[in-house]
Amino acid sequence: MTGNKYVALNFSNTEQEGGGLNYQAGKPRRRLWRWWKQLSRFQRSVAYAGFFSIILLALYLFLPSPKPPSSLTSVTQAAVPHHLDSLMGGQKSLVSDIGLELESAFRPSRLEEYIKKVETTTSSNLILAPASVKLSPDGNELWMLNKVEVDERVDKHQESEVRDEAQGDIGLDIPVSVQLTPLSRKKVPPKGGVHFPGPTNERQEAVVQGLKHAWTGYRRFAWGHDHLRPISAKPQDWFSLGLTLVDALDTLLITGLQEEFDKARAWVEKNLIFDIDKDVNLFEVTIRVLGGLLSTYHLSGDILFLNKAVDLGGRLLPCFASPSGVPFSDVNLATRRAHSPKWSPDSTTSEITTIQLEFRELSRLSGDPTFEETAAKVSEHVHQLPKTEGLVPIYINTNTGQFRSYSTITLGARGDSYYEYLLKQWLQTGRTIDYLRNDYLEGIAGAMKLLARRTPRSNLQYIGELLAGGKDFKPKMDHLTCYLPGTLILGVHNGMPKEHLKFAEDLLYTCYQTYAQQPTFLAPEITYFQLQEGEGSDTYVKSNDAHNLLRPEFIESLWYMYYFTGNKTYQDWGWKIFQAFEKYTKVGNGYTSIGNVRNPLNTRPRDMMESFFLGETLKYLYLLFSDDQTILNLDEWVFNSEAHPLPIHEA
Ligand code: DMJ
Repeated sequence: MTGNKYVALNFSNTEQEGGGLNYQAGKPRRRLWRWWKQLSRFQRSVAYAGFFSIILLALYLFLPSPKPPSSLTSVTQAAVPHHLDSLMGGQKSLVSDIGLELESAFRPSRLEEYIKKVETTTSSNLILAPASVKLSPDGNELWMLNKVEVDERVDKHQESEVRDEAQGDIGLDIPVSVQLTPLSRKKVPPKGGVHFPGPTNERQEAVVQGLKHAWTGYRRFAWGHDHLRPISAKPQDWFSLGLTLVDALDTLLITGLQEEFDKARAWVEKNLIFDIDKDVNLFEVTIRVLGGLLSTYHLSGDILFLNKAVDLGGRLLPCFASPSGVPFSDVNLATRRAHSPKWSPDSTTSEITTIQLEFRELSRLSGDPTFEETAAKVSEHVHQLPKTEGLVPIYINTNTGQFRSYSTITLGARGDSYYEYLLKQWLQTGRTIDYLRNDYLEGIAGAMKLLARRTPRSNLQYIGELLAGGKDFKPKMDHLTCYLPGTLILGVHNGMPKEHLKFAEDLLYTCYQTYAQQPTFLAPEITYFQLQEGEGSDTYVKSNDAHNLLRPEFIESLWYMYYFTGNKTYQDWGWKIFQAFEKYTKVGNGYTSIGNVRNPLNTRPRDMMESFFLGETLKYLYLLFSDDQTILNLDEWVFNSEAHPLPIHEA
């Protein structure tokens, strides 16, 4: 209490005297000093605190504010990670170049600002326009619309012609002359796209009926959403990018569902907008959406899909601006802020190595090398990291660029498609990049040596996992691993060792058993194998792993095996599985994941139809039952990890 009085008295004194603020009252400094000396220590502290607060407030208010939260933009202002120096092939001021590209070339929110700038410009200024690609009038070349020259001297006739051209691509109603840069690339889709005959036999017809059934439910109850919940007849969203619709575009073309495709195309044109304030996963969006758009562009010849892909690609690029160049897992498509998952600075190895096919194709099509070079750097980086006999741990640190050495080694979840894309990138580039082939060979040799085992009784070949950085073996195989037989035979067809074929056949048989041994004839998500001979079966399923998500991997492998061997047994296996899908997963408005493959009387439907069911599973089934395998020739096309075919480039 005493203290309080003391404080009050002193402050009132100050006020009566006019305090140090009364500069008119003569000798102000001495008075100020006396007044200051009269203050208690506490009062002086308060005064200090107030003073510093005012300074801080002033700094906050008057210093220039930082740029918007684009991760790449902030990289341009902060220290430049050295790996980015080479992203642009050694061009000057590299990171700021990327920043500029992203800011001006790919960012629709800048468009208005850009238009204003153009409208007020009177002289002939070159301004970088949003990247946009169009076909040349003869349809034989791609042109990139990348510069807009404001020139008021353009004569009226020429002006309106040019304006029409420009509006088609970027929607500017201003006097511009447009410079179209022809791209030096060859793979332009045939005019009108690739022709597909539609189903030619009963099994294919049945798959098309299944696709129509799934599509109708999606169209009625989840149109434009990521997924359909087929039982509750409700939509489900993950990234809000119309995943099912985009994933299914090329399946609709391949199966000859033109009407359905046309409606989907109209949705893409109007509603597939990437300027959404939402975090998305780089890998998932790359394989499903970017891959889907690029493949649909090739199969349809419709430039709309390429332009959407260019827009999306630019928005995904900030992921690569991590300290090590190992991409962050997530990015906000509107703000372009990229980051790791909230719980860890690590990215997933298979994710960061399963984006290169798509980014490369985007560069080849758009004429902008940034995509290919940026993604290829990641593969090159992973190539020079130490591995366990060619095998990689499933986590990698985005700061250091090093593997999390104690993480699991597996060809299942989070490891799988690292091996797949080594081979497929090598094929895509005309078998020219040796390190990809060598890493693939090493990885498969490592898997055969350290991960492949046989069960004691029935001699089933399977691939297990290494835990704790390689110390412990776990006899567990994800359904995801069943992609491997398909990749192996694709490799053998392209000159990989013959022993890979035997390994592929044996594994394929085991995968088939994971289906055949269940009373539903559907495989669980994960199967375990006995290490020692004991009672009961060589395989077992834990109740948490007994679900089936309508995944494609085994059907995918069946198709590759049938494609290269012509052995109709593979078609028959696929037909049995298709019938099981019909029996246990088909519901009124589509197909549903189920929670339990072990009990046909209680499959525990999960009310979810994943986009890959239309993008992959039904597509691979349709191709598997095809009489004419050359409709998509595997010497000309390489399928991405989400079953979207992309062209193989010449060496
Ligand atoms: C798909 O999205 C892709 O095939 C991916 O590579 C792995 N998993 C799913 C389907 O199971």
